[in-house]
Parts: sequence; structure tokens; C-alpha cells
Amino acid sequence: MENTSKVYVAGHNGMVGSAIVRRLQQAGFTNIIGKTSAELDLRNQLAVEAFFATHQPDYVFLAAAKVGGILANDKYKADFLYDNLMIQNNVIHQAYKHGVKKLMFLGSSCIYPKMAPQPLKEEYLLTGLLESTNEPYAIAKIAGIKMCDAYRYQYGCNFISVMPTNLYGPNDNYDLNTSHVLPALLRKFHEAKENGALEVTVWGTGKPLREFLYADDLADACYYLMHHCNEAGFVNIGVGEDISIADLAALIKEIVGYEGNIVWDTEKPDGTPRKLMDVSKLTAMGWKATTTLKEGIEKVYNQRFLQPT
Ligand code: GFB
Repeated sequence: MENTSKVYVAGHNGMVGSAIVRRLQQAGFTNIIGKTSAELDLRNQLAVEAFFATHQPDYVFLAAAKVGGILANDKYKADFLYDNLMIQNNVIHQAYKHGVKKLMFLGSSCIYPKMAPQPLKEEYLLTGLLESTNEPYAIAKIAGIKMCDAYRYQYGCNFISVMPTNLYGPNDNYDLNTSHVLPALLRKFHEAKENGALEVTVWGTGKPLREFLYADDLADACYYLMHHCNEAGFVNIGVGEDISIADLAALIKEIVGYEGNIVWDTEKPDGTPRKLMDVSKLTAMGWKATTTLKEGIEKVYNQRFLQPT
């Protein structure tokens, strides 16, 4: 990739896409294309075809997806399957048709079997049953990896895939019904502190373990791998350390400075018991995360809740 290359970041307004745009701008890229979903519905095959014919991007980061936390995945199963399959099929196929030099497809750690050994090595893909709350999303993401591999195999396209662990950062979703745990807890503890509430309700048992990566670190890894990875399969992107939801809640409570109690709503699902990425492949390729969980949460909390708008 040259600084003058035309780079299409699909999903440029989302948490991941906007972090990739920031990383490209920091590196001096001057020809970055992004379209909002109102301007370009990536589920529409004809619209995506017309977009590629008009803009002819050299490189594509495919960070557009329908995403959400455990309840959204569980409730909107059809949307998570349909939207994600349509988006990725259209973008990957048109990237092939219009001679894109390289495409990166972004997936998720939920592609791994629910009971896979930990940490999750890339070779554990398709070795067992998926977690039921996010099976449609995981199936779509697995299809995306296989699309990239198939187009590489049959047509010689340099399409690569990366699987980030759970993410957080600027431009996250704070809707309590559809968000992931980290932004949800920041909001819940912040509002409880502001309102003087005596308790905050956190979902599940607190026992599941999750790994969290700051979005700007992910973007840096994507930028790095766009330069250094040219192979089939995929690369895990994570920090290599996890934390229980109970400990995460305690950490966020402390950062926010909330002094009330935590109540556990065990009617809500726990989801996968543990999702810890094995990052040895990524480390061997020469990349490592730099933002600690505490630093990352403090940054996001300051930006989202403490800075005047
Ligand atoms: O972040 P989260 O929604 O996604 O939930 P997953 C992680 C854990 O936090 C679960 C618990 O055990 C939740 O029960 N949790 C506690 C909460 N309080 C809350 C809360 O207020 N909101 C939320 N959302 N969770 C998603 C998948 O799984 O992760 C997606 O559904 C995707 O497919 C994404 O892979 C990264 O890690 O369980």
C-alpha cells in the first residue's frame, strides 16, 4: 500500500472502521473512501457493484458488519445472519470483479467452538459446536473467512482475514439493549453515580472470561497485517490476557468512582464461558498490543462521559 493508494474502508463510521481511518490518516494516506449506510447499502448487490465500478479502490478494509452484544445477537438472529452474509458477499465478490489488490476481512472471536480449548488457536476453527446466542453471527463470519480463502484459491485474489477479540473504544455503541458489556457497564456505573443510585445491575453470573482490545490497537494491527500478511486462513488479534466479567465490573466501578453495590441478574445469559485468543501467530509476525485495559477504559470514559461536547 502506498500513501496515495485508493483505500476503501467499509464501515468507516463504526468503532472499528473509524479507528482504521485514523490509523491510515496518521500514516499519511490521502485517498481514503468511506460511504455511510444511507449513501451505500452494502446489502444491495447492484449498489455495491456500481460503487466498485465508479470508485475502483486499490485496497479494501471490510469492517462493515451488523454487530451487537449478547442480547442483540440472540434476539435478532435473522438480521445478524442475513445482513452480514449480504454485506461480505457483495464486497468480497465486487473486490474480485474490480481487481482490488488486497482486501482484509474482519471477523470475531465468536467463530470458535463454545468449548474449544483455551487459548484459542487458529486451527480450532470448525472443530466443535458454536455458542447458541451468537451462532448466526459466527456462521456469517466463518463464511467470510471461507469466501476470502476460496477467492484466493480459485482466482488468486490476495484476500486476508483477521479475527479480533472483544473490542472497545471511541464510537462504541452505548445502547443498553444492543451494546457489548464494556460500554454498557461504563454507562450503567456513570449514570448510577450521577443519579446517586444504590445499586447497578450486571448481567449473568460474572463468571465468564473475556479478553478486551482497544479499537486503536486493533486498527494498528490491521494496518500492520495489511503490509505483512499475505496468506490463506486468518490471524487472531488480541492481547493474550483475559478478565472475568465480575473483575471487569469491579474495575469499571473503580474507574468511574461509583460507590454503590453490584447486583447480578442471572436471568440474563452468560454466553461462552471463556474466549481468550492465542496471539502467538500475530506475535511471531511482529505485532503486539500496547494499551492496557485500565488505560483504555480510562481513555474511553474520559472521552465519552467526562469531556464537554
Ligand atoms: O459483551 P457481550 O454482550 O458479548 O457480553 P459476548 C459479555 C459478557 O458480559 C456476557 C455479560 O457474559 C454478558 O452476560 N454482561 C454483564 C453484559 N452485563 C452486561 C451488560 O450490561 N451488557 C452486555 N452486553 N453484557 C458477543 C457476541 O458475545 O461478543 C458477538 O454475541 C461478538 O457475536 C461479540 O462475538 C464480540 O462476548 O458474550
